[in-house]
Amino acid sequence: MRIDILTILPDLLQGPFSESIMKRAQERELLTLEIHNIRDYSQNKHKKVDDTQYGGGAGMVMTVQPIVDLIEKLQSERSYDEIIFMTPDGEVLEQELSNDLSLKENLIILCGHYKGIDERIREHFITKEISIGSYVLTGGELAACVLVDSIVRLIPGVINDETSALTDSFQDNLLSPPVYTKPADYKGMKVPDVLLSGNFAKIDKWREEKAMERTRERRPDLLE
Ligand code: 6GU
Repeated sequence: MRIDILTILPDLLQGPFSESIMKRAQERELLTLEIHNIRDYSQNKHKKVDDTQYGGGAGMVMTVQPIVDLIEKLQSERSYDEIIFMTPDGEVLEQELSNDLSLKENLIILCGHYKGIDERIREHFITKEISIGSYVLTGGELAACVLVDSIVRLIPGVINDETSALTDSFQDNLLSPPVYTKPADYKGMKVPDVLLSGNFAKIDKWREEKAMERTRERRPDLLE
């Protein structure tokens, strides 16, 4: 899979994509990730990427030219399955959307800033608009990190224990049961006996019950 991220703050994205799972996915050549600085494509002599709104109003708007030139350059090199715009008024990200996107070949993710981007970019180039929840972030970069992380961990071979992505909370609309590791007794705080019993039928049943109990208590909406 290849993901191209378009941003005015490339440094904000370098860190998260150079660690842990993202690093491993790229080292294993399961993911090609390119971060593009929109400013590099500005034809303005001051490398401007935003301007005031027509009709008046506070806040700058990202201009068409640098973003469209960058998108068209990428499209001349390969075809893209989706051109995604990260925006608080987009479709709210859920596991199913990450699952769908993890099956794609080539994605562009555009990070918005300021008051937004010129609507003509959305009308003519963007194929999907995604929000990560009902709150406002300063820009789309952190949201893009969340989206990419949720997609990349689903690519086969990225996570070492390949069953673990499938047993995540939400994959079956249930939260995960509690987990424990050694020692079995830490200063009197004990691991439930059933997990030490060696009876795997009983252990599976306990986990199912705990997952259901936790979901009922914390996220009853998932059971509807
Ligand atoms: Cl995708 N962008 C911004 N700026 N804020 C958000 C968001 C995205 N998703 C939730 N809040």
